[in-house]
Amino acid sequence: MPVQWHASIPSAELASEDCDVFWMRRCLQLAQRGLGGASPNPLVGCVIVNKAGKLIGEGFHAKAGEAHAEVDALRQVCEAQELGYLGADDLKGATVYVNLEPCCHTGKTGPCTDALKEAGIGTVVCGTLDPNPLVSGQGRDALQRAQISVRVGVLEEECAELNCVFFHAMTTRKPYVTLKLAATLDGRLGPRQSAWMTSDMARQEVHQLRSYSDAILTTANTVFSDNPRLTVREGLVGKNPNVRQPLRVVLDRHNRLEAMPHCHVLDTAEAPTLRVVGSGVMVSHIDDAFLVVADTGTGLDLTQLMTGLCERGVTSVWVEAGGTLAGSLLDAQLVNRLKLYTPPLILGDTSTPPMISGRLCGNLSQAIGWNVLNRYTLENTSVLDATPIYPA
Ligand code: AOF
Ligand code: ZN
Repeated sequence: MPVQWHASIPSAELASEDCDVFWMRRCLQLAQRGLGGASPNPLVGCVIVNKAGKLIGEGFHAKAGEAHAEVDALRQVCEAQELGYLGADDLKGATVYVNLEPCCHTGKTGPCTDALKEAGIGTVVCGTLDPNPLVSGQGRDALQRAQISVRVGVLEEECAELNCVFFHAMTTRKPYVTLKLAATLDGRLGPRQSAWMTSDMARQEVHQLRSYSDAILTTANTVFSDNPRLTVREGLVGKNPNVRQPLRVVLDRHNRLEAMPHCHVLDTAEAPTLRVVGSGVMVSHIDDAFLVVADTGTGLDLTQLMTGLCERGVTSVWVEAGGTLAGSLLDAQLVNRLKLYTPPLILGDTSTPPMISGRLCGNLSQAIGWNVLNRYTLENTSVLDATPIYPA
C-alpha cells in the first residue's frame, strides 16, 4: 500500500498528548486490517513518526507467524530509505506508536524490542501492556533498559476493547464466546427450515463475523433440524480468496451424527469440523475430528469444552444454535457477547421454540443484565450488541 511519506499531523501545534491520541487512533485503524488473519495473535497496528513529527512508516500484524506490526512498519521505512525517499537517519530518535506493548520474547518471530533498539528508536508509545505472561511489562522494561522512553496507556480502553478476544483468551484460557441469536419481536427462533427472517444486510454481517471467528459452535439438534453449512459465504470468499473458514464445532453428546453421514457439516471440503461427544459414548473410529468431553448427566461439560477448544488454539467462538444451548451457555456464564438480530415480525405462537430456554431463573435477582455496546439497524432488522452482567 502506498505510503504518504511526509504526511504531517493536522496541526504542528498539537500538544504531545493530542499527538499520542491522534497516532494511536491510526494504530487502531491499521490493526483492524488483521481481522480474520491474525488470530490467535492480537490485532496490532504501528506508526513511526520521525523527530520532525512526520509519518515515515506504518505497519500491522496480518497473520500469525508473519511479521509483527512494529517489524512491518520498520520494514516500510527501510524500503523507503533504500529508494531514497527517506534519509538514513530518519529512524534515529523517532517515535513508535503501537496499540500493544512490543514483545520481548521469541515466538514464531523474534522480539520486537530488539528490532526497535537496533533501529535507534527514541520513544515508544503503547496503548496497553500485553497480557501474554511471556511479555506483560517485560517488553516495556527491556525498552527502558535500552534508554528508550516509554509511555503506556494511550486510548487504553479502546486498545483493550479492540483486542477483547486476545485479552480474554490469554487471561482465562477460554475462548471469547459470542452468542448470535436471530429472533422475532416475541423472542421466537422462527419455524424450522424457514427462510432467513432477517435482512440481507444482517445476513452479510453474520457471514463477516463468522469469518472473524476461530470457530462456529452448533449442536447435533440444529444439524438434524436445519442441516446448516456454517461456512463463510455471501460473496466474501469471492472478494477475498484468503478468507478463513472457521472450524465448525458440533456438540453431539450421543454421537448422533454417525447416523447422518451426508449432512453438510460433515462435508469437510470447504471447512473443517470437530465433533464433540460425551465421555462414555461408543465411537467406531476416534481421531482428531473428535473431542471427548465429560458428561455431567444433564449435558456436556461446557466449561471443559471451552478449555479444550482453547488448548486447540481456538480463541473466539461464534454460537449459532438453538435456545437450549444458549440457555446452558448463559447458565454456565460462558457467554461474553450477545449479537441479537430482530426482524419486525411477531409469530405469537408458543409452538415455535423460544430464543433462550432451560435457564432456572426463579426471580429478577437471577436475571442476566446486559451492558449495551451498540444498537443499530440493518435494513429492517435491529441489532443489539451487548456484554452480559451475570447475577452473583
Ligand atoms: C507485538 N507486535 O504485532 C504482535 C504481538 O509467535 P509470535 O512471535 O508471533 O508471538 C506472538 C505473541 O506476540 C502474542 O501472543 C503476543 O503476546 C505478541 N503479539 N506483539 O509486539 C505484534 N502481534
Ligand atoms: Zn512483537
